Amino acid sequence: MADAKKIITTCTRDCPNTCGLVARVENNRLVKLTGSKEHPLTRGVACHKASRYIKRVYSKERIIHPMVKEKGDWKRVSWDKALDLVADKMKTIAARDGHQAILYYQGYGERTALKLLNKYFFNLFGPVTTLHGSLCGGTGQASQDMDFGRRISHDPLDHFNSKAMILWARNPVSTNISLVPIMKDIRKKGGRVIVIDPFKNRTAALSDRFIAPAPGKDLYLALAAARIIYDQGAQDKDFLDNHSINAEEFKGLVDRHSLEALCALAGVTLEDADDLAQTLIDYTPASILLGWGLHRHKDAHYTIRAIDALGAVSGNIGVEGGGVSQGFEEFGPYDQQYWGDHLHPDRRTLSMPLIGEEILNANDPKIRMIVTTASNPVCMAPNQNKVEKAFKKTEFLVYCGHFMDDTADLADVFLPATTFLEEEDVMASYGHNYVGPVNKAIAPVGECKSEFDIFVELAKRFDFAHRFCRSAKDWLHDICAPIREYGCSMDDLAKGPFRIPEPMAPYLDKKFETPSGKFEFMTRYDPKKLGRTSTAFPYTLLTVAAHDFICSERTLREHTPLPEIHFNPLEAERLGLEDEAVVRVKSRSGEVMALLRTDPGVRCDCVMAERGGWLKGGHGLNRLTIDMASTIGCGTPYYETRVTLSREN
Ligand SMILES: Nc1nc2c(c(=O)[nH]1)N[C@H]1C(S)=C(S)[C@@H](COP(=O)(O)OP(=O)(O)OC[C@H]3O[C@@H](n4cnc5c(=O)[nH]c(N)nc54)[C@H](O)[C@@H]3O)O[C@H]1N2
Ligand SMILES: Nc1nc2c(c(=O)[nH]1)N[C@H]1C(S)=C(S)[C@@H](COP(=O)(O)OP(=O)(O)OC[C@H]3O[C@@H](n4cnc5c(=O)[nH]c(N)nc54)[C@H](O)[C@@H]3O)O[C@H]1N2
Ligand code: SF4
Ligand SMILES: [Mo]
Repeated sequence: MADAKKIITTCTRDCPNTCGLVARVENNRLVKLTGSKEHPLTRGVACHKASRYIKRVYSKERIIHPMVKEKGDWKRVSWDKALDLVADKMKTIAARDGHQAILYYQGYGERTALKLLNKYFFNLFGPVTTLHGSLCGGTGQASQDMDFGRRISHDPLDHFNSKAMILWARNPVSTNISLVPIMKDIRKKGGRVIVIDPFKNRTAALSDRFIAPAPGKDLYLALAAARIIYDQGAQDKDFLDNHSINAEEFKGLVDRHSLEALCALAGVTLEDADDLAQTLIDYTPASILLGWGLHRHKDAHYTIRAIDALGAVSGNIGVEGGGVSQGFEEFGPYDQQYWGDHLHPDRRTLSMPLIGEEILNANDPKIRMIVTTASNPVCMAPNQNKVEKAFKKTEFLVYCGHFMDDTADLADVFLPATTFLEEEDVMASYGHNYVGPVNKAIAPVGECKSEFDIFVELAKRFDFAHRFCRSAKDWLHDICAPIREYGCSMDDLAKGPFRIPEPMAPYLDKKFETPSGKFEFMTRYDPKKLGRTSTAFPYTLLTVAAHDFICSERTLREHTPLPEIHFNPLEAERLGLEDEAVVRVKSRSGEVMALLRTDPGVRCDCVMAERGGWLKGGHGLNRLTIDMASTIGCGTPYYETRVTLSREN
């Protein structure tokens, strides 16, 4: 082939797998995107979404020129015109209403090293309003920090040492494929895999047991399993006596209800609890992996802490092949001063889980301008009606991204960003310890620019240009100082992944960064706050990760006419609804029309749907979700949403 090359790079999509990839390019056109065999964890395997990503890069629906809305219509403009307009608005609004009248909303679409600089740009400009809290994982980390001092997950490769794996609210077949060969290996060696989820996700098919607790009630399942372990005298006495505090108080929580009562409260059978406990007793070490699905409840900290406690009682903390693991710090390996947050310690921040409400209520000054990058909040933030209202009300909206999605639709300026295949960067992961190179495989499509280049061009219009306008290479050199200090040069990093020297298995010395220096058991929980029910809205709405798409990354044409909801056939029959009925789904926030699919894998008290479909594509499931922040960690409890179904007529 005339001009063929293979580029080693790293997938930067919002996915804990962060695969090493090989991009095959012919005549400056991507022809293949496959897993890189050189990556020690992802080992040449990439998901089906990777090969399909090429279609996304070259999609006719992709916006590849800067656009400005004039009198309601989009017009193609030059970069100079678009960036002059953005800079002028920033200056006018800051002079008239103060910097805080501008909100910078950074999303989850790409979380690379250079993304630190987006905020730095705004910090050099002034104390604009930014965000706190998370639509994704805040709750889990904050909860585990309470028990461990600092959440440190086991390296996924350490799970090869496990005799059992418990996937608690996690669906790696769709969301984290590198765990699949590990699960298979554990089973091949005679170990066990258990999946715990109110709906029979795709991973359940690869497990030895599937347990379906009532949503938000997992705490009771954890207590039931702990109770069986205590009853058999199989608890880890050394850990409880010497390396933990509050073990007695936790035992008190375990003893508060009978085993039968705990199982009834969890909505599981005695056999389920027994199987879980017996697996933890007989198959040591066992790794417990918490999914993000678990976080999306208001008081998820009780559940997560109860599972941490179960890990401790069963002797799985601080041992190879054990652990209660969840996530990693995707911005951890960088010099974080380049966020520049120290420049404005007293700035205003708005709560992400309540973003619609917070924008609408912001006063002194009001939010007049929003700049969003790598996000689609009008689609993905909870209580879409409110978020849409807030964004519509905002005088000037700048959207930086790839497609004309729900948020872009409301914007005044569209800045077309490159994908990771068109840019240089460095990428760490929230699913493992490797940091990898992002190498440019092709020239930018159309007139797209990387976010980094966009901010550099924009900075040239401000008096802080001299502090910001440097090459990507120079910035990466500085941002990656900690990685260089670990002994990996930038040249080495450009060639392939480097493992951050975090432990393979944490807490082996049984020392924890808690106030006591020991593992700290939970001592109380509030039963009223677990898995709330409502007679008006009897079903819990689980809007989970789609198998074929990541969050809202899709095109308008890829939408089915209606979102599909999965519903138990017995419950459907009771309501007089048949498979493929068009139904109205209502919550206290809004309503959505959907196509009903009967599915015996869904509990009778739940409705399951894949998240991410656009409002303008006829989906918009976040019309239904309620907006509130979790009690711990300022996460977003999407799964507190309760709904009712009725036939459309
Ligand atoms: N294909 C694909 N991959 C993705 C994504 C995607 O959208 N699509 N998104 C990426 C992102 S942003 C994230 S954060 C991760 C998420 O990765 P995962 O955590 O694996 O996926 P989720 O679907 O969010 O949640 C997992 C499961 O939690 C279950 N669950 C919900 N509530 C409860 C509960 O109370 N108890 C129990 N036991 N289970 C519960 C749900 O039914 C769901 O099946 O995946 C990433 N990878
Ligand atoms: N109902 C419901 N809603 C949810 C969830 C749920 O479980 N249920 N889960 C939540 C979770 S876990 C998450 S993480 C959030 C995600 O929420 P968001 O981050 O707001 O949304 P995404 O759909 O991930 O959109 C990311 C966008 O960034 C674009 N993009 C990718 N790379 C780049 C880049 O380099 N530059 C720019 N400018 N754009 C880029 C992508 O094309 C995509 O359009 O959604 C949350 N929303
Ligand atoms: S989306 Fe996830 S699994 Fe697929 S290639 Fe990217 S990092 Fe790997
Ligand atoms: Mo997420």
